[in-house]
Amino acid sequence: MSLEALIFDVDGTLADTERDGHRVAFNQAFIDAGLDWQWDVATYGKLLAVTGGKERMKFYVEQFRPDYQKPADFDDMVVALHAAKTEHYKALMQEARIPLRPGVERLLREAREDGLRLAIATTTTPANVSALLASTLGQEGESWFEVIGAGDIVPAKKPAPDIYHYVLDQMRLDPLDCIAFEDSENGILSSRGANLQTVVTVNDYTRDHDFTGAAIVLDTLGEPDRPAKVLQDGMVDGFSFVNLDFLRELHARA
Ligand code: XBP
Ligand code: MG
Repeated sequence: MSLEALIFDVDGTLADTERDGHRVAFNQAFIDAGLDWQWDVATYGKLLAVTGGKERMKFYVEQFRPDYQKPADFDDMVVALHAAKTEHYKALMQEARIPLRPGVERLLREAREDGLRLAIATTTTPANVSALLASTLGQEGESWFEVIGAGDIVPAKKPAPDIYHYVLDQMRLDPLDCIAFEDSENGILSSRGANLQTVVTVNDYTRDHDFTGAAIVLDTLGEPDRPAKVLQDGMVDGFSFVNLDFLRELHARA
């Protein structure tokens, strides 16, 4: 068993896109539509229990807005709101306001130089992934990833393992030859459900999630001058940040 591929979640893992990206874009779409739905930072944290933007809006109405009278074409309305939200999100990314998290670009570059295969497994809309990668890694960024499994490509979103199964099938890879990167409980349920060893980097929304089954839980991937902090399990002696040697050592343990 050698390490052949790294599979990355996007939101919260590659970049902290939820609070200042998705949340802001949803709120802009609600204003455009004349709705009084506004998601503050804390409310959005609760809404993250449900993955997928369309699913999240429906969850909000059901759980938080019993007063809201759904129109007959509510499903279509959600699709239209989601399309508008995606446009706002892309515009926000073009302003390039959300950087990649510490260590992400360094690790991606190292993996590429080493011939490791890269992929993405996410619940977010494909256009959002393209916009984030272009704004952070440049127009070439998307081509670094052999497969981008995203959005509605599988009907059952995370925590279901389907998106990881899809990516593994496309790449004809055994999960035991890969490592997944996640930031959330729904994410690790999905990756572990597909039998993938998983490295977790937490963020403010996910710090207190249950990461049972993680190979290691860190605050970030770290940088040479900015050590990663281990929050749970799995430290590899002699390393202060995640690089390929670290990952190979972790992988050999599994
Ligand atoms: C992120 C999500 C998504 C985004 C919104 O999941 O849950 O719902 O918040 O994206 P992951 P869309 O961390 O697996 O990428 O609005 O495009 O659905
Ligand atoms: Mg995530």
